[in-house]
Amino acid sequence: MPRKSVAKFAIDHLQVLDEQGVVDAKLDPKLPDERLLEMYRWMRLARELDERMLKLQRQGRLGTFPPNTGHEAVSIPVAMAMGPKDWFVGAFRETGGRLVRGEPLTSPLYYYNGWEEGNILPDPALRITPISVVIGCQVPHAVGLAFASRYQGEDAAAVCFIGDGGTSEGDFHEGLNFASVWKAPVVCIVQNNQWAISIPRSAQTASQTMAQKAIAFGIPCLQVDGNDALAMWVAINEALEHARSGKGPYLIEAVTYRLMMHTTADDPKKYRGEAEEKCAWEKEPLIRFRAYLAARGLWDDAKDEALIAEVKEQVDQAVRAFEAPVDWAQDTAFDHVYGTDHPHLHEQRAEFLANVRFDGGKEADHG
Ligand SMILES: Cc1ncc(C[n+]2csc(CCOP(=O)(O)OP(=O)(O)O)c2C)c(N)n1
Ligand SMILES: [Mg+2]
Repeated sequence: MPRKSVAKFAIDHLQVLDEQGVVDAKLDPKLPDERLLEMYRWMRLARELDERMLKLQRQGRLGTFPPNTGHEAVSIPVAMAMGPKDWFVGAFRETGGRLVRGEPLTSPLYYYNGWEEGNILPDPALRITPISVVIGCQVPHAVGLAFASRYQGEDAAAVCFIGDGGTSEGDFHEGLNFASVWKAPVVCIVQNNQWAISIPRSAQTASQTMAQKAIAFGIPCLQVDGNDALAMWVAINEALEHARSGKGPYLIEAVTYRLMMHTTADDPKKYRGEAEEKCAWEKEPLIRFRAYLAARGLWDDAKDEALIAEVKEQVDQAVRAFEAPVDWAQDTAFDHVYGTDHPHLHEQRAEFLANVRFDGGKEADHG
């Protein structure tokens, strides 16, 4: 019997704005001017917050954190396209999307200073899951939320984020498999930023693309220029429409670059070349979006300066609020481990409290 081909697959790549900000007129989603300006504003705010957090960390005023610079065009358009009933299931490089979704600017500051209060939402109706550094868990969490949401008759989807390194975790594969057979309304966004701590993509997966991993589960996928906010807008709208219409999950690979260190605890110069970083900075998302706005007659240097001053002031205010004295309990984290009480938790809480330093019942050193 001759061999025959039983299946053929292809991976599409979508880019709407090129590196210079020139738009492909046929693919332009033609967003209204106000929406474009709003998108740029979120990206500037997220960048400003990230840069300030790095300064605070270097000054010993904030704990270790994973910088998000360069990832703005992924989660911001996604969060802007999501509806109020949709679930935002993030990891730790989606600060921009979290802000769009309604998380206060103080939340990442509190959280990365070790205060669990930074992970408590002002309103559970925002439907954002807490920052989770557990690599891969976002996929099964989103599948469960999406399935439950559909079971309860809601017209909603769950959108989760995972990194390129995360696609080598079992949770990613198990989650996608269930999502597909259950036709759960899930959109999985793989932020392919080329690095998993100090491991380059080529050393942690032999797959040519991250998108093709979805094909194994019968899930449609698209590779997108993740530095192109307009391409992300087009892709997420297609994906949400697919998921909500009962067709099951969709996977987007957002190709981007981790411009900064993995976390403030490492130095990328030890494991990657500066030429690579320089090339990535030329492709970063804000430069091209700004050029696109300028070409449309919506933006100029004076407007940019005014916006930067405005977001700086917003971040200043958040930092002032964050550094104001608070009277929080040190063992808050124990309140949120399980929905119901658990004897081990009592023991662990007591042990923790016996070990922390007290100063008249208050934390002696917030640093
Ligand atoms: C289950 C699990 N294993 C290992 C780690 C340690 N760890 C933290 S971040 C990271 C790399 C993640 O790389 P990637 O998924 O590409 O995300 P990125 O940091 O690039 O955004 C690892 C291995 C973890 N947090 N969770
Ligand atoms: Mg990565």
